[in-house]
Amino acid sequence: TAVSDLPVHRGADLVARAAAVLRANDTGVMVRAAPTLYPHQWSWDAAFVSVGLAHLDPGRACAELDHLFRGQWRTGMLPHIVFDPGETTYSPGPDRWGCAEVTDDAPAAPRTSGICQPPVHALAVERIVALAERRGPAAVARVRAWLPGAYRRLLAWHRYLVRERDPLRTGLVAIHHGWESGMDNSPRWDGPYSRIAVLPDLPPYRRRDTRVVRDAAQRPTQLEYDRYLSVVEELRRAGYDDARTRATGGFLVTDVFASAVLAAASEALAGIARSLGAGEVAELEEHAERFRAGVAGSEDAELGLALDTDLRTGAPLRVETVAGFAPLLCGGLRTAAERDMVALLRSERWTGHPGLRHAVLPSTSPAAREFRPRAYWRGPSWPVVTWFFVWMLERRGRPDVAAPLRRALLDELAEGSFAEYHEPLTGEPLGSAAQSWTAAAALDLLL
Ligand code: 2M8
Repeated sequence: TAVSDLPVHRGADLVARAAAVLRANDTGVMVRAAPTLYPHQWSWDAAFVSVGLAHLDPGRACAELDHLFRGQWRTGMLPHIVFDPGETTYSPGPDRWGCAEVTDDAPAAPRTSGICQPPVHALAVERIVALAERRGPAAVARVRAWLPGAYRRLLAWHRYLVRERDPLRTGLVAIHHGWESGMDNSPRWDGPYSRIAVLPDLPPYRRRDTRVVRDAAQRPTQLEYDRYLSVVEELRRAGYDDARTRATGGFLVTDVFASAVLAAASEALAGIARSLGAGEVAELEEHAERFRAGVAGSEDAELGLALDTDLRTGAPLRVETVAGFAPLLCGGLRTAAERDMVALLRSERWTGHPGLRHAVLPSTSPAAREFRPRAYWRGPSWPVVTWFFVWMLERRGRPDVAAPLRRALLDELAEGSFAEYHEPLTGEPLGSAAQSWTAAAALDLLL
């Protein structure tokens, strides 16, 4: 089917369809990230999904985050997956991670993975509170009763990141696996992964993604996957001990996108702390300041984008990906620098590229050598990413930058399958259909 032949859904029709996707993916205790491809609860997916749910039922939104919080580690880490015990086909599954088997920091139940994802959760909670206020007193009462408990969980989570992922106080979050970035095979990580040797004794495994998505060209390659699993194995053998991984782990990079998320989320959490009369407001504001400065300081003058750094070599990772716009998420650039970054975003290297079907943010610049329009995080446009930029830009008082992205994203979503990602030159929906966070994005943009 050519994309131009697909039906176009707008307004109430799209809202009803998006709500139906979340309902269908809801197991009763959590919303699967996607019905077949990702049958568990993923951390940043759950945060985004909770915002979508808040439009439909604030209590259900709180419950979604509570389910994730049940997987929280003693260290404060929110794991990137909380597994549904009834689902055994996703790989790597809980046995492969073996977390509780190697460290007392992991809960024995529910079973979880041993790494984390970008800390968007406090931003989701800030939004859930605002949406409840829009709905009326009953919703406000429900969310207020829940908020103090959620706040303690989020505080422990943020303190974990500050303590274990930036012990030198650089204002940049370090990640220990490419999956922690949420942008698995982004060309950001090609350099660091090229130095990861596939373990000779890597136990065999069976991927799910290439069985569900038949077009292998859309997914990470076999070598990439072997490396992902080798890093998992290394982390497990290190007992998921962050200090050990910092000292000897093969994959150690700063993630400028996660750092910007932490800056914005710290600001949101400071606001929540203030509303609760909690004592940590100054601490959280200092985190926001530190990470905002770290992100702004990562800007590369030549590319005009913020860059990650390979902490094993000290080299900046010079690729033009959407993560480079991280300063627009959290602020921190001087006025002229922010103006230049917005101009770059609108330029032919990005949303102004003449070949784009919709002027949304592709995961990699279509003008970059590394751009691959169908290959997962190497080029396709991810609705959740453009939505997140729209949300953060509006939150920062930049509706002028957000508005065209918002319109273009609604055009992209009107095709109605709630795809995981799109081919940016044709608009063709790719990956999983009925992806939960895409449905959440549609609800939040339309309601
Ligand atoms: C993708 O990641 C998982 C690994 O965690 C996978 O490839 O199986 C990424 O897009 C990630 O950002 C996302 O959270 C997850 C579920 O949507 O899928």
